[in-house]
Parts: sequence; C-alpha cells; structure tokens
Amino acid sequence: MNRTLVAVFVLGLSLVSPGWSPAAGLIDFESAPGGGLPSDDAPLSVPYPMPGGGSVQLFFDVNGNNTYDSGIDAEPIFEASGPDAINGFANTVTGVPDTANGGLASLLGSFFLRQVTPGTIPPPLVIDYASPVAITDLSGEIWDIDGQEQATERWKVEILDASNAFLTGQLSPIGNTGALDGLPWTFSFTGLPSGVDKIRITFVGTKISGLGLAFNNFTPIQAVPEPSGIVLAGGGVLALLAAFGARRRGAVTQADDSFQFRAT
Ligand SMILES: [Ca+2]
Ligand SMILES: [Ca+2]
Ligand SMILES: [Ca+2]
Ligand SMILES: [Ca+2]
Repeated sequence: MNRTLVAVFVLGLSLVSPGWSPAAGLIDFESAPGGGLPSDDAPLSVPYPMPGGGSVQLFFDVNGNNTYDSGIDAEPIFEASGPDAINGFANTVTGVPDTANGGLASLLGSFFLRQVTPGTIPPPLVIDYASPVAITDLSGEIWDIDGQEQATERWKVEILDASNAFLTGQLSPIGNTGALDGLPWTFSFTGLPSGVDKIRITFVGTKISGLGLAFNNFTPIQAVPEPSGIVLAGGGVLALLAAFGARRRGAVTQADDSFQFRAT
C-alpha cells in the first residue's frame, strides 16, 4: 500500500468513526410519519421524525405568522397518484390527473402532498424544523408548475431563521408553458448558513385558478451515506470517495440550475 492509499485508508476510517452524520432521511410521503401507508385525502397532522433527532412539521400558514396554530392553520393532504375524487394536479399530456410524464412515475411514487383545495392559491406552505441537527443542505420537489401564456404559476422558496428572517431563497421557473406539466421542479440548497429553522413556499404567479402546490421528495438535511460498520480498505474507499465526489458535483450542478434571488 503506497502513501496515497494509506492516506485514503485513514480518511476512510475517519468516515466510519462515531462522528458520522445521520443519513439523509428522504421524506417521499410514501409512508405516514408513524409508519404505514397514508390514505388518499388524509391530512398530515403530525410532524415527521428527523434523522439525528427532533422533527419537522409541514403546514399551510393560514394566518401568515410562520407559526403552526392548531385549528387555524391547514394541514397538508396526502394525495394518491392517479385519478380519484379529489386530485392534486392535471396532466394535459396523459389526460390523467396526478400522473408523471417523462417516465418519472417512480419518482412521483404512490403519494405526494397537496393543499386542501386544489385549484386555488394556497396559503404559504411552511416546513418548520425542531431539531438539534444543523441544516446545511436540503431539497424538495414541486410538481406540475404550468400555466397559460398570460397566466403564470410560480413558487418562491425561502429559507428562514428562528426569527423568520430571510437567509436565502430560490424562485421556480415561470410556468407559462406546458414545460413542467406532470414534471417536478427541484429546489436544492447546499452550504446553508447557520440558523436554518424554516422553509416557506409561497405562490408568486399570476394565476388565480387552476393552480396548486404538489409537493414531493423532501430531503430535510444533508444526504450522507450510511456507515458500513466495517473497515473499508483500498479500492473500496477509493470507490466511496469517487461516488462522494460525483454526488457533490451533481448537487452543485443542480443548485446552479436554480434561479437565485435576493430578499426584497
Ligand atoms: Ca400560523
Ligand atoms: Ca384524492
Ligand atoms: Ca389523485
Ligand atoms: Ca411520493
């Protein structure tokens, strides 16, 4: 084993040390917070547990104070993919509501979250962390951002601290074509400043009907691979580092594709 390999080996050992970060804990809404399958049109009424401790709560902030108020604010609704009595979004390509285009049915999965009354402008969706874990990276999907030429669908994603001060944000594309019909837009943040406490997603388009928030695949914290529990050596560590590098490059590319904006 030459010096480079020894150095890589030592790095590999440090990666499987007790200081290893928790796994990403993707919330794809395929299961309820307590486990088990969601039911179509059921409210999401309790927070999801966070990897590393604490929880994260999602709610529509009806009274606009960035705080969950029981009996006032609205709970997100689990929506089953495919057509049923109440649906989250239309798909003009397939003609079948709540279906994915582009071969992305498995990405959408069997469930996503919708607002209480699809078709109308919803209150802001607030995702409120209550966790000791420092939130440096996060991502999520908003599906079916579309509209007509003159009437747009657009979403603003803001990262807030515990005082509800703006830290950073991203704007979705302007949905005034069918480009995102039945497809996701991914917001993705990396290297966030300290103090992340909430995500707030607000409608900023010009539509007044025929719109809706369809939310899916929320990654609340940095994606880090699980520790293997065994000592990695030689080529295994190199492969791990190569994969890690690819993941980081992919994340940066994705973030760079997003429209950044400043607070007003
Ligand atoms: Ca509230
Ligand atoms: Ca339904
Ligand atoms: Ca449905
Ligand atoms: Ca899903």
